[in-house]
Amino acid sequence: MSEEASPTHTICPYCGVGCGVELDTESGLDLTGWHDNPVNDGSLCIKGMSADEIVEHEDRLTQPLVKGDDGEFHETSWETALSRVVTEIEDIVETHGPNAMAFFASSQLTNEVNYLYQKIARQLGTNNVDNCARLCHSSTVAALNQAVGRGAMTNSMDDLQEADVYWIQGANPAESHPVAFNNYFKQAASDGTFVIQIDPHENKTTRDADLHIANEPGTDIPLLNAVLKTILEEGWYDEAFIEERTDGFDELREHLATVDREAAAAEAGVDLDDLETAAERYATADRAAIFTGMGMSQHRCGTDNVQNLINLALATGNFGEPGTGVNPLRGQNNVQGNSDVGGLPGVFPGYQSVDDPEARDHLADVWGFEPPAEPGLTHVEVAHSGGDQIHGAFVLGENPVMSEPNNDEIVAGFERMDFVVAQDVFMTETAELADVILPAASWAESYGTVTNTDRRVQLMRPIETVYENTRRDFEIINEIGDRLFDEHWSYDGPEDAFEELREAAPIYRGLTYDRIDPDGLRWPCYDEDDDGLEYLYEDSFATPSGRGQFRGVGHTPPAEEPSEEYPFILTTARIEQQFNTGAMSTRSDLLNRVAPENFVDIHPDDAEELGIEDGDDVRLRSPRGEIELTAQVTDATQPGVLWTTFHYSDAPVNKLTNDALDPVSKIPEYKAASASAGEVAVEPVETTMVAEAEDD
Ligand SMILES: Nc1nc2c(c(=O)[nH]1)N[C@H]1C(S)=C(S)[C@@H](COP(=O)(O)OP(=O)(O)OC[C@H]3O[C@@H](n4cnc5c(=O)[nH]c(N)nc54)[C@H](O)[C@@H]3O)O[C@H]1N2
Ligand SMILES: Nc1nc2c(c(=O)[nH]1)N[C@H]1C(S)=C(S)[C@@H](COP(=O)(O)OP(=O)(O)OC[C@H]3O[C@@H](n4cnc5c(=O)[nH]c(N)nc54)[C@H](O)[C@@H]3O)O[C@H]1N2
Ligand code: SF4
Ligand SMILES: [Mo]
Repeated sequence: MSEEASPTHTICPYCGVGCGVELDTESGLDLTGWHDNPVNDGSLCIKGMSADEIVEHEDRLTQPLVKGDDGEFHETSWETALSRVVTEIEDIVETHGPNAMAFFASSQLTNEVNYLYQKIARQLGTNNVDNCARLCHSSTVAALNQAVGRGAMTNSMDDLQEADVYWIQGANPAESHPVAFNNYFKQAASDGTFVIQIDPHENKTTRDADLHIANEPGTDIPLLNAVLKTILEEGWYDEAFIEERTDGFDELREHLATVDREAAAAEAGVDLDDLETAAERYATADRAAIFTGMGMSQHRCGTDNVQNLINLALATGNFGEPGTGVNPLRGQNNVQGNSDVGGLPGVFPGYQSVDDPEARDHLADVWGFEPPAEPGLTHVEVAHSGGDQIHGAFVLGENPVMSEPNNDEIVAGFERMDFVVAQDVFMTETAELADVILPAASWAESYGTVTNTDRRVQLMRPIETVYENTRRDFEIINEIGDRLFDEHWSYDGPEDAFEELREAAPIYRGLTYDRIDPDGLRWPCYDEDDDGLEYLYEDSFATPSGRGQFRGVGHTPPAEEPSEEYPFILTTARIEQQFNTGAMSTRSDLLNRVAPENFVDIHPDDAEELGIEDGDDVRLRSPRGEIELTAQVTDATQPGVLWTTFHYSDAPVNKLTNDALDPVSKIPEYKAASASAGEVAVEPVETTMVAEAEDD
């Protein structure tokens, strides 16, 4: 492995911005921003700054563990753990067929690990491999793929600074992508870029918004239909662009003829005047860029939501130039890469569809075996099929028991399986259910590449030592592949795997470790003279016809509407100081000091009616479960809407969320469930305990 002397240069393990960090191991582990990294120029957000805290954290898994008949975990050797994993997988495949196994790929891990991992699934004969993109931007990817050809950000952080208008809908970049926001977009905003934000909740992004439109959760389609119709009626669309580069505009126009703008604005709970202002600003700007996030994708109509944003950009000619496009800021540090390398049930590396015979032929050439043609199951479907189709699961660096909706059903699904193996750095809620736990080395100990939100492939270099008896993810997965297969499996290390990935995935073909070190390069990059693309679709789209595809969409309200028993809409999102299920971030003292516990935002009018005061313990209920957490009475949320986060395991909000799925992207509707809120009554038993304590 090519080692660097300390300091070591690598990439932050948290979000998809992909900030460079410098690790000094001269005396203990010291983390600072990597000043020469082109993404962050040395800046880090609070999560990045604290990422060293988890590397030698006392909770780290240190030894392979197997669950005994007593239901407890016992330490074992790597040999015993690995041979058990391999035998169990072989048994399941032999007894029930390869589609009885499910593989959870990890967007916290490198391209090389995930590339080998999805190859294991495919070499066994199943496409049951999926990653957190399913819970995240799968709707965005589906809509972008269909309408413009590639499921990735159309533009990049650098060129987006050139926009005159930002349209930010259902995303909170100031808190979810802080360095991108502070180093790139905030600067543009203070230099005059007009910022439109559409979000039911106020947040840090709102501080830089010139116009904040607070719609009701789940009403983005009628809202955008009113905007589109305004643009058409006022003649603010780009006729030449529509004519030269798109299909389906007449159908969109016909579809919008049925839309009543007043009624659509009322449905969204917003003023039509505001929508008209937003429409005019966006459509008449020279260059306008759209940002889309979880508020759009995590609905059962997530794909339609994003399609309507694409309609907006196509109608106004906002593609193929700096400062334009439709831009999903991606979630985990390598969610873009994991999807690029085939950690998805419907595509092989490089987004080659599993049902495309040419793609299978190509991969048969590279791999030496024909991969399966039938698309695999998606994340939530896997747990729901536990004990039925799915008999075994390999959970690599994910925590589905906390992250997937309607938790109790997910737990039940895993419990129905014959064998579960978890490979993680910490004992997660999912690992608790496993039969075998493989303790992995952490991000700082990893070697390989990761691909950030604007398609930049960067190298992660490891510190020299590996914690206790952990092993690097690459070594573990490579070893399992080696034990499972006699043929088509032999890798000397990450770079060797990357060389094969280049063969498998044409969009990565021009990338080599030498070329990407140290500044990274963006895909698509087809040969070694290609420097990658800053923004996509300059001359044509990547669809089969080369043209952008309009598709008018109608309103699909959330699967669950408020009722007498559950009068609120509950929506769940993120805060700046914690990350996803908290497996890593809630183990940082720094982050816990600033964001110690979960809370629910409730509007003052609702709080008054329910007799809830700021700081009270409240019980949230949905048709699926209940949790207790602290009330934060604030008009950041709107009447009728409860807003909370999913970061804390002691208030697991996914006990409440709805597992209704988008039929195309299969994403769950995390952003709208019906719920009730009430003060937690002081239990008599607590009173007694207090009384006893006082007596002592
Ligand atoms: N600090 C921090 N950063 C992170 C993460 C983290 O956990 N913490 N996670 C990473 C990951 S995996 C991801 S995917 C990204 C996600 O980053 P974002 O897309 O910013 O994700 P969220 O905060 O879940 O949701 C964004 C906004 O959607 C709003 N919203 C809710 N319902 C609706 C609706 O119906 N319509 C509209 N228009 N808006 C709605 C919420 O109020 C919220 O402000 O962040 C990444 N970065
Ligand atoms: N209610 C609600 N639920 C949501 C969302 C929401 O907005 N609302 N958002 C969804 C979204 S966008 C996402 S992306 C998912 C995230 O869902 P998950 O991916 O399941 O959640 P994470 O907490 O990111 O889990 C990452 C795991 O990787 C482990 N890990 C970290 N580094 C390493 C390593 O080097 N090696 C190994 N082997 N493991 C490692 C961590 O310890 C952790 O257990 O959650 C989804 N769930
Ligand atoms: S913005 Fe994202 S990548 Fe950058 S330091 Fe923060 S969490 Fe890490
Ligand atoms: Mo995500």
